[in-house]
Amino acid sequence: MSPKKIAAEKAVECIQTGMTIGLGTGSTVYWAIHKIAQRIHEGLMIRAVATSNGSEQLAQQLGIPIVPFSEIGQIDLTIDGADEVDAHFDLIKGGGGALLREKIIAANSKQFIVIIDESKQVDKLGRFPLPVEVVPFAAELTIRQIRDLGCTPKIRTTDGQTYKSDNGNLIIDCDFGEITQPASLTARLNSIPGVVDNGLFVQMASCLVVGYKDGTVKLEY
Ligand code: ABF
Repeated sequence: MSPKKIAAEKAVECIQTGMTIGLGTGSTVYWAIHKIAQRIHEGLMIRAVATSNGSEQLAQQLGIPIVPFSEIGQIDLTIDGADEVDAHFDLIKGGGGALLREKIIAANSKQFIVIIDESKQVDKLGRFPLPVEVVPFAAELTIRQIRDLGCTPKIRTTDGQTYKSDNGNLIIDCDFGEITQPASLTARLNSIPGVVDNGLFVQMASCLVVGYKDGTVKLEY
């Protein structure tokens, strides 16, 4: 079994009947959604809110009851992936472009479980370019201010076209090099007018589930 699948299925063991579940986005969460669907068919009763249109579609196809954001009070448990995780459980997310909804859902969850394979663990964040979501209006002005914080910003494209998030915004992938002060950087980025949010998730994860190539899985708190 792949390390991503092992981590995802371990995290799904934490779900209990009656919970409202946040569904993350990405290739690791893909396995979690499938496992949740399997457990629903075996009798588990939950409802879920999704962090992306892609996860919502997959969940609906598999028979997971999805409720819209407007009907959600608090979320009991969210399971999501990450692009990098450091020793303090600070994260870079947003490689899949869903960072805004991911952060809103994580911030409103009693428990936020991060599922990764071992390749995502790093000493310092920053090898993975930090995704920053920016409103398209006057994007160049916003990007100039982001650059002034000391990074090389690149507007994300896909198949030669400018990438748009599920919210209709641009994603700017920012190479800051090693990020030594993630809390300070996230505050400075989010204070720039035109920045919607960024992919640094600082002190938000309650638990880390790591899948290893040798087939083992480890929970870290
Ligand atoms: C989402 O999925 C994103 O925040 C992140 O970019 C990605 C994690 O990568 P993977 O596809 O390997 O699970 O959570």
